[in-house]
Formats: sequence, structure tokens, C-alpha cells
Amino acid sequence: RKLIQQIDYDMKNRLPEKRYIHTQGVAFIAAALAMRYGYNIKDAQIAGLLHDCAKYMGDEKLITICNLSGINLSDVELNNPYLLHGKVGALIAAEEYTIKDDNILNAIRYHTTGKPEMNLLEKIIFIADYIEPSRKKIPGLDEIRQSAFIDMDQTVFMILSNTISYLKDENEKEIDPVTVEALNYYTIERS
Ligand code: DGI
Ligand code: FE
Ligand code: FE
Ligand code: FE
Repeated sequence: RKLIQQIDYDMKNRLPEKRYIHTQGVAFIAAALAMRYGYNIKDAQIAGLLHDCAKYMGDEKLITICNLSGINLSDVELNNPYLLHGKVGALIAAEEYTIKDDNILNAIRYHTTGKPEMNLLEKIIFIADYIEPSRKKIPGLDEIRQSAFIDMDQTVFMILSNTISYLKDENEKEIDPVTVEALNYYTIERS
């Protein structure tokens, strides 16, 4: 069977229905963005299908896998282990799905916080995750969806500032320093 079909089938079995629909939405929008900006469409689909594969692992398991794999955890990550589902997802993609492409693995790894100087596929997945059709209404989402097909760096900036103000509103949730570094980078990048 083709790799994409195999992954899609696995995700359907592995994830709750809503998360599977989200996963398909991310793969679909990642493919559209790959067309728009000139990236390998299949790679974008694979990254989209796998990006949340570790989302339902549970905090203990996420931390254990990181420890066993020699990934150093920051205090923010230890306090908010769900932040690790990208890093662990990249490990699963490499080990269980034999993904060797570093762009795909890094797109999975950094999809939650973003990071400074993201490459094209990293930006595609970061954006697709936020704008895919089944995402619940977020203030400013229509504008961000339009912007995604016009200017990627501006869109990354919009998503990061939305996310940070959301985290501040939500009883002062801890903000990962990488998220802040990413926002600073994409603020300066555009000015
Ligand atoms: O896994 P998804 O829900 O599809 O999306 P995601 O991996 O981008 O995770 C989104 C959640 O992560 C959202 O509730 C905001 C949160 N998040 C993003 N950056 C940070 C963060 N949470 C904390 N505590 N700190 C961050 O810097
Ligand atoms: Fe995620
Ligand atoms: Fe996201
Ligand atoms: Fe996601």
C-alpha cells in the first residue's frame, strides 16, 4: 500500500474521530499551501497526517519517551507536557513510519510553538494546523485564512500573536520561550 494511505488508515484507527478529521483537514490544507508556494505535495500531506499522532499519549508517557530519547525538557514543557506532542510525534514518525525527511520531521516537531526561521514546510504545517476547515471559530480566523494564501510570514506572525494573547487571557497560561522567540522573529522579519 502507498505510504500516505497507510498513514491515513493508521491515524483513523489511532485518533478520536474529531482529531482524525482535524488531521485530514491539516493534510488537505497543507497540500493546498504546497501548491501555492511550491513544495512537494506528498511530503506536505504526510507531515499533515502525522503532525498530531502523539496528541493522545498522556503526560507521563510523553515525558518518559523524551527522557529515553535524550530530549532535554524545559520547565515549561514539564509543567505543560502536551507541548511535547510535536517532539514525540516526530520520533514516532521516524521510528514507526520510517520517515527520514528532516523537513517533515521538523514540521511535526515545531508545529505547536513554531520557531524562528521556519523553513517552507514548517510554515505550511504551522499554518495549516491553525486554519484547516474544522478548526473552531477563533477571532480573526477568516482574515488569517485569507492571508495564508497571500503572505506566509505575515500569517505566521498573526497566528503567533493570536496564540500568545489567547494564552495570556486563559488564566495566564505559561508561554514557551520558543513561542516568544518565534513571535519576535516574525515581528522583526516583517517590519
Ligand atoms: O494539537 P492542536 O490542537 O491541533 O494544535 P497545537 O499543537 O498547535 O496546539 C495548540 C495548543 O497549544 C493551543 O491550546 C495553544 C497551545 N500552545 C501554543 N503555544 C503554547 C501553547 N501552550 C502553552 N502553554 N505555551 C505555549 O507557548
Ligand atoms: Fe498539535
Ligand atoms: Fe498550532
Ligand atoms: Fe493539530
